[in-house]
Amino acid sequence: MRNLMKLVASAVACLGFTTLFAATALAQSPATEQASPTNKAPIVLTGGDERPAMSLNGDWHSIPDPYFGGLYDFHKHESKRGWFMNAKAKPGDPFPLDYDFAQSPTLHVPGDWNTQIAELFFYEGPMWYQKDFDYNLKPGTKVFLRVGAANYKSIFWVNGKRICDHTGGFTAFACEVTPALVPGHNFIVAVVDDTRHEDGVPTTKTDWFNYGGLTREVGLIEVPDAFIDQFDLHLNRADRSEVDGWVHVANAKPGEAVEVSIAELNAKTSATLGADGRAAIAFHPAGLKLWSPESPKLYRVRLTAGADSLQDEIGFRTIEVRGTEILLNGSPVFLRGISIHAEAPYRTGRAYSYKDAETLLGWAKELGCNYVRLAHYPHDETMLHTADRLGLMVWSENPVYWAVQFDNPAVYANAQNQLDEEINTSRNHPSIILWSMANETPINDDRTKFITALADHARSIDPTRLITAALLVHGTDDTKIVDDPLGAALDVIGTNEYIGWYERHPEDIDKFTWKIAYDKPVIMSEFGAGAKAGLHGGPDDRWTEEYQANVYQHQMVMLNKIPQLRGMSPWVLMDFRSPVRVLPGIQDGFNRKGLISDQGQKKEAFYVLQKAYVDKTVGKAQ
Ligand code: GCB
Repeated sequence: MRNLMKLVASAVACLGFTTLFAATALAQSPATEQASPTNKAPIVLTGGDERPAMSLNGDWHSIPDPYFGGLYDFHKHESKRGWFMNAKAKPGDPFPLDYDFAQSPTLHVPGDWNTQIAELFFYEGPMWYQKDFDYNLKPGTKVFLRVGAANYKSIFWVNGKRICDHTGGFTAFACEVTPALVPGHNFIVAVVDDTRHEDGVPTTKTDWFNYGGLTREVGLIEVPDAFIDQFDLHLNRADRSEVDGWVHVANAKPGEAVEVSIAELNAKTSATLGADGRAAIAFHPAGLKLWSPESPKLYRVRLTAGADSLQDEIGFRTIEVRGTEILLNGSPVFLRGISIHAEAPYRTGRAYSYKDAETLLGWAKELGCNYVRLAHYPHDETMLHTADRLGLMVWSENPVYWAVQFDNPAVYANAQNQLDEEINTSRNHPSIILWSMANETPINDDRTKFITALADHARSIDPTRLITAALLVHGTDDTKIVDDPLGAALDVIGTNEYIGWYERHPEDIDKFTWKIAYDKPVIMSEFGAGAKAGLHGGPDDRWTEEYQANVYQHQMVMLNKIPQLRGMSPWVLMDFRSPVRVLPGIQDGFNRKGLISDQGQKKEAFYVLQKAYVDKTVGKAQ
């Protein structure tokens, strides 16, 4: 099982920094300070959301703690009487003196705190959460707390025992709680701190709202002592009748059997575990139908290892690059897409539910998309399951956004850990075809080394998908040049440009030609313009729907002149909150480049793009 120190070591190996420096940097991070003996690094459960769980969703008592008084005492040491120690004090107990969870307001989990309580709208900092639950541990079992996401740093205690620390706001993790459980009544306390950090991933500056909280589902998962923690099942690129992959069983002995079956196809295979706890899978289920946007076929696959068994819904397809083509199941495909933030439609806030996912991805389907860029961080499992079902190919992104500290080994370790969690959690979703390493990073040697190391790592743990990143482009008055050295490390080049919005006028867009230094497929991963829904005027009047539609019309003329263009994901499906967008009466705290407003009103540009996608007049008609 990979632990945090191993991650640091491999990061160090990639970058050539000294082990001492990296280990020291990580040890100093507040999230790992003074860990108690029960506190282990979290693990990643592949498809963990598919396992039956005792839900801990619902109301949690909560206390905002901007001075972090609940964890650190007046000399800034971790307090022995911290707020995690005693959620149910009896009269006469020495603590708590300063807090009482039972009398404190509640926050709903999953959900960000900013949009639940008006006073918390701009709150950034530590927030305490507490919940009671009953549990009776069965012999021969282990129990894991599965957290869908906690933005950004989090620490969890069960019955006062610290069980794990985690860094990263958009990925799922699981912490073993078995040694901390008591029969009957138990309580869990968490502190989630969404303070932005210069050495964070992402860093302090983003063009999206830093929603804090236990933003995704939380539950307890019970497994036998030896259990399937990670697995990968995919179609073999060279033989599209063969399902390949592996199953890893934690705490199992080499030689033990693993079984994989697809009841619908009456197909079954078994394999034995090697010394590394992995069994290699390869079988030919007769009659296998492939997953594609036109026919998003999913199968219920059952995995069994000793006393453990789980089911997952998996589709089988291949994705690869040949020259400048992207091939899905061996045939060239053009990615007609749209970029999407995990912003909840209508109510705003962080999206987390199937209802949110169905609305957002339903709009993408209505637009005529076969593809979505889920920006700028891994989205939740409801989005991925919905994309699997609707037949939408997905670009999934690590939050290496703009200028993180590329020369800092601890930042690399953090970025790689988030990438690891993203890939290992979601690796069986057929919808995901692209792992994006980063967005719009500045060109310099440290950056190129950092992201190349991430790309190598992603390929080493998942060689079945394509690696991309959204690059910045440069150029002259009528030429755009793509020659970022990072392109060498990518399978597919993503490029962002805002001609007609941040530079020049809409009429200038189609005068541009593109010089691309790589003989690889290109996706125009962003372009767009701001418009306030309902604001009308001429095609050159900024912020009007007409201006935005005009930019889209001209962009499509230009895009059709790029021979190696294989996809596009304009910015962005829906208006989303961003604290840097403050223009009164127009932005009011929202980035207005959505084709749809946050209240669901479609703007004129929506219909421009829809027509181009439906009539296949933009890109190759594949
Ligand atoms: C970009 C960023 C995206 C921003 C967008 C904008 O290039 O990748 O995160 O929101 O531009 O609206 O400026």
